Amino acid sequence: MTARILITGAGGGVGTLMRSRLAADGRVLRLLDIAELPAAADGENVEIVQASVTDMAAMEAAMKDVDAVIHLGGHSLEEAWDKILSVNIDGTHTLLEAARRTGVRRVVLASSNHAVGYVERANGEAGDYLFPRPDTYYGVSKVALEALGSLYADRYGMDVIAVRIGSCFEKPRDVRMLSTWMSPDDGARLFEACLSVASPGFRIVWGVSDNKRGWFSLDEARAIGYEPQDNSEEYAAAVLEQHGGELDPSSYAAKYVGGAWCGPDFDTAV
Ligand code: 15L
Repeated sequence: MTARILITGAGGGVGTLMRSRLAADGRVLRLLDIAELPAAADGENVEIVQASVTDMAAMEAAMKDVDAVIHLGGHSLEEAWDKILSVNIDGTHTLLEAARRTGVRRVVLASSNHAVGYVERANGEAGDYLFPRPDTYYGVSKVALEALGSLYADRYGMDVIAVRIGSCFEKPRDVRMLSTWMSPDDGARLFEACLSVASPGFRIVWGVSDNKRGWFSLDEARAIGYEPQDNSEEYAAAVLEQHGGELDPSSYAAKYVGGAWCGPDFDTAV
């Protein structure tokens, strides 16, 4: 089992959901965030670091005695280009370079469905290793994150797995998420697989549950040992009732993997 794991962005949505779920006997979670994190609870085996992923010295220090990194840090929504460039793209480079310099050999990167958001649903199931079709600057940053991971795996022999996360929340929040949902428990199962699979090299896997309404291949995730246990269908009746039924076929959510992110509400370029 991986003994000390550095988790960046530990105070964000996914990081918060993983904090208890990745805890294990004999394991220390080093939780890093630019924001203040809740202190260690009684008996909780965590170390708290407040730092920016763009700070090389801080990231090198945070790598001390670390066996693997789960990189969740960065903006999780669309932002202006300068913020995306600095935090998401340069921050991911800093993270990988700090890992390389300090001899940390395994890095799990949080990518997103928005790296391929403009893939059309009419083409059928979204396969593994789809060519980039980012829907936002945020999506571009996830393409860059995958490219940086690939570079560090090929050039330096590191093991880097990029997880194209669908929607990781306690429950699916809208009709699209009945297809894109990754339950927190399945998220933890997938991260554990990423941490323990032998010599993966560079991989890209989809991060979703085994949803009846899923649009995504689970082949590559299963190939690294992920066994999803959850299915959004148990929430379907309530979600459909709350949101007025199935997706409008003319909506962005029905048309593209990235959903509304492909539409004008997410256009920060203008
Ligand atoms: C993401 O990448 C976002 O970080 C998250 O907030 C969700 O909006 C998710 O994608 C999604 O597509 O549902």
